[in-house]
Amino acid sequence: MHDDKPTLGVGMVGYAFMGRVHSQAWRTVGAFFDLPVKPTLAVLCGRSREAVTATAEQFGWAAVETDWKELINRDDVQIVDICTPGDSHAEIAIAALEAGKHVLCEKPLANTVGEAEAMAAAARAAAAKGVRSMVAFNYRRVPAVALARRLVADGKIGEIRHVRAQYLQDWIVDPEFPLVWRLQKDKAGSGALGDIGAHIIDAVAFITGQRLAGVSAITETFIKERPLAEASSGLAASGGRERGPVTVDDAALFIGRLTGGGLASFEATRFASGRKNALRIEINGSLGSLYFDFESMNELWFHDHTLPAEESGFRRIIATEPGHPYMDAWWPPGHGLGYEHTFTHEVRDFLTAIAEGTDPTPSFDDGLWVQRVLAAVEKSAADDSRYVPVEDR
Ligand code: SOE
Repeated sequence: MHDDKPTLGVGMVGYAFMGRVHSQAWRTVGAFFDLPVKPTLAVLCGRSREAVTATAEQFGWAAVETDWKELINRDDVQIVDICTPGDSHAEIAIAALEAGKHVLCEKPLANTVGEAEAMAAAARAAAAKGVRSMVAFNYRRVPAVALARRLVADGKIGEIRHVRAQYLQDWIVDPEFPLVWRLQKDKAGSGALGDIGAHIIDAVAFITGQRLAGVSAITETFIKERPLAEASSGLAASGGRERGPVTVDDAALFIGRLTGGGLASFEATRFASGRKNALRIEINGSLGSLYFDFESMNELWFHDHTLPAEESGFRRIIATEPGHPYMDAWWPPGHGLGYEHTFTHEVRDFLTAIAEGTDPTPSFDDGLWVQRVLAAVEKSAADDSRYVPVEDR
């Protein structure tokens, strides 16, 4: 251990599911990766003092605050990590950047394009002063996903013709599942579209190096009313007798053209019964194909179409070799990783960029672009799936 490393105090806003998984990442990153800086779990912030104190004690946060403005003002906080619902991202992130704090912000970047534009502008202004920002699309940091990007960049599958991306969950199939914040437009911005569709939009751009040029979409809200939520923990919740309207999409389907000329389809739903966290991406290129499913996150399937037909076919790469992205820090080959490690890798990359004085990715501008795609999907769906070009400024 190098105890002489400079320390960076982390102040995190939000302590629920994402807050807990980020806490675990900040706690463990320094034990596995030899970083130029040392993060300290300085302050955890949430509105309920009792609840935030309990989570702070569980994960080892040194102090708590109940007002994020106080957290930003503290001298022991150099990094602000935003794990709140989307309706507060813009206000917290802009204030933190203006106060000279590095910012990591959960996805989607914001609830609207306008908010995301303001955040990206604040991030650009801060970057000019050496203040860094990143949006937390954690699936970029799955070793198999980062390997897929590497294989595409190395030309292993040639020119991309098709992308088939799905993000399938089933945690709200029950019509009696309560109206949690993820089902309310004013808090979440959109439904399956922004919550999980945003991940596949970003992951496809990351793996292929290409963006969506335009989309044609349909969305649906299958269950229009649900019991009001009384208590929630992670994605589980209990409801009361009163009911309220679901104001977001339950599922979003869209097709689009990639900037490189390929065709892509996307499906984001929380109604795929039996599918828990199936983020799946298949890419077909002129020389071969790749396939990934987060439910088997340590595997990447590769078909090399240049081999004789008699010998070719999809083969399974177990992405746990020391030469695979991030894997030299972990366990021997075959001793796989899980969901939490993607966040450890995320904060590893963020801290490295801060220490090296480089801009980490995905940037707030990348998050803004995803926001523009979400807006184009909603516009298209509202207009009977009319093709809507994605603004790319
Ligand atoms: C709920 O759908 C959720 O927790 C998302 O909010 C996360 O971003 C995703 O990674 C897992 O599912």
